Amino acid sequence: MLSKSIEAALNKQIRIEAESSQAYLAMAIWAEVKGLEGISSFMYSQSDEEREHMLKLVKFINERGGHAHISELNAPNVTFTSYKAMFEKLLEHEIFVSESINELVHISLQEKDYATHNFLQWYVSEQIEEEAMARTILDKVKMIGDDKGGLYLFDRDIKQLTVSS
Ligand code: OFO
Repeated sequence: MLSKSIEAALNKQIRIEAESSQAYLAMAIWAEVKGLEGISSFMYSQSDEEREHMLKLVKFINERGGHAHISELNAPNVTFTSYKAMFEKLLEHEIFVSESINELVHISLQEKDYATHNFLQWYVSEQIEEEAMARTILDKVKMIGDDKGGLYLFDRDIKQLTVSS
């Protein structure tokens, strides 16, 4: 059985994952409108993944006798000055999510809720991967700079990343 405070903290994370999904959906749409097809398909799949993260929390809360809540969401950024700025936002957002997961882990230990602590380990690993991926992408983007040919290849290659993940 979840304590009320753990339930509230997990519900807060549901909102964060839902907002992440919306934020990445907005990025996918922006990229699609700009004709960056590969980047767009990558971001659509990131958005789907965040929804999965949200659903995992919903199921966990309900299975442990709590009540998952979905709430009103903050509107995401819908325009970006460049695709580089968009990927900077992506990394920034993932760092924010990691901090939020860390805080949840901390609360679960404080409350000696080892089942929740164990459940959260999946998110800890996921955040390591997602932050690393965002950093790798950003490094590539920085390397490309204003090179149009580089952007063309990057947009093509990032699509493969979507298919294989
Ligand atoms: Fe990438 O944020 Fe979910 O966990």
